[in-house]
Amino acid sequence: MSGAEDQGAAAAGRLAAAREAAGLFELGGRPAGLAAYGDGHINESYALSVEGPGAPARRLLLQRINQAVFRDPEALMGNLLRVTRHIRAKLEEDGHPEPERRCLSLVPARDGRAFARDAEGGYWRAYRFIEDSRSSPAASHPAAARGLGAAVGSFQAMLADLPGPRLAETIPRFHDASARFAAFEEAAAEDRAGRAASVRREIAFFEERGEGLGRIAGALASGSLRERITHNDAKADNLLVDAATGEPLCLVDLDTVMPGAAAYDFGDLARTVSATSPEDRAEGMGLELGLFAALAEGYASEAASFLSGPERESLPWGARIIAVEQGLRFLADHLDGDTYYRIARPGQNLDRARASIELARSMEAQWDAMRGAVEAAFARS
Ligand code: ADP
Ligand code: GN1
Ligand code: MG
Repeated sequence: MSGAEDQGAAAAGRLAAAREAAGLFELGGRPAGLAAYGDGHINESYALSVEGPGAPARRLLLQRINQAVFRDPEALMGNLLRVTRHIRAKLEEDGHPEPERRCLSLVPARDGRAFARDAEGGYWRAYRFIEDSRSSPAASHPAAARGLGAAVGSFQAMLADLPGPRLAETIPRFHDASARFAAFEEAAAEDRAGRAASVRREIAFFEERGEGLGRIAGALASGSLRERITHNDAKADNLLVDAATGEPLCLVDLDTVMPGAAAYDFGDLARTVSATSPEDRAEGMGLELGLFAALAEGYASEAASFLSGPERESLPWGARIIAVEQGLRFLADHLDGDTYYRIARPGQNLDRARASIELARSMEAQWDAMRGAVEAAFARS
């Protein structure tokens, strides 16, 4: 079989497994159309439509959890249930319109659990599909950036009083950028896919930036920065907006919601919302300062009420560190032979790393202005 045929057969196998998994959920009707959905790099996502009886067709987002990445899916689902119930209750208390479009909600499995397991031990879950929505692209004007910043600030605010024990860490040391740097160095030294010689310049870029990467994780560990419940993957793609109006609806992809630093989410937002190119395109990539300032303003409008002084100061560092951290993760995966992030074409992880390099450079060049913009945003709110 050719490579393309192999890939086609693998995709068909995955779709067949998804069809079988659909039957494990309380669908309230007959499963009809099923198709791969979205641009996530980690899980397998499918749009599943369900028909009747006597009801209009509706859709679910069926997902297989990536177990190579998430080693304890049941702890993860425990987090997810607590978080979504808490947010939903808040939205209803505050009288938000359409609360069902502003928070993920799970469709139970037939045995009543929040997830189902297939015959191979795979973990599946099903969400109500948030219709008439799309993933947010990078912002094209300041008003859009302001709205996305406010959506993430409000997400953190809603979770600030989550009762109960500390959330499980679904991926330990997820944003410990020093640990990420060490893993990157190991990947460069091991050179498992024989690619290191062809990316010397990219490796050198990140090697020059190892120092100082531990600034936020270190401050969290020492207690000088307050631990919060954060999303930890607050990139534009995980923010749904209304397809017609562009109004922010909700953050999805809650697998990494766990204890973290506020600056992690601000950083992931900055690297995607205020960037001038898509994540995998180095050409034209940079930080658009006007969008960044608007993002900071929107975020501050929600977060000023609970963020401490040191947390505010950490925000531009979050942007800068996360841009480098993402870049070295992408490059490490390229060096490992593309085993972690899903790629749509050969070389995509390298392109993602190269784009991160341009973005990090642009942030370094505009550093004083970035800090000024964050300060001004908090001074105004
Ligand atoms: P991954 O972990 O692979 O990134 P996500 O949970 O982010 O997977 O889902 C992939 C994409 O599917 C998201 O980026 C978003 O565009 C879309 N999506 C996720 N959940 C829903 C939902 N309940 N309704 C509509 N779209 C969704
Ligand atoms: C992954 O799953 P997705 O595509 O939303 C990754 C993030 C990275 C992001 C880069 C669990 O997010 O950490 O920032 O790709 N998620 C995990 O786009 O590693
Ligand atoms: Mg995602």
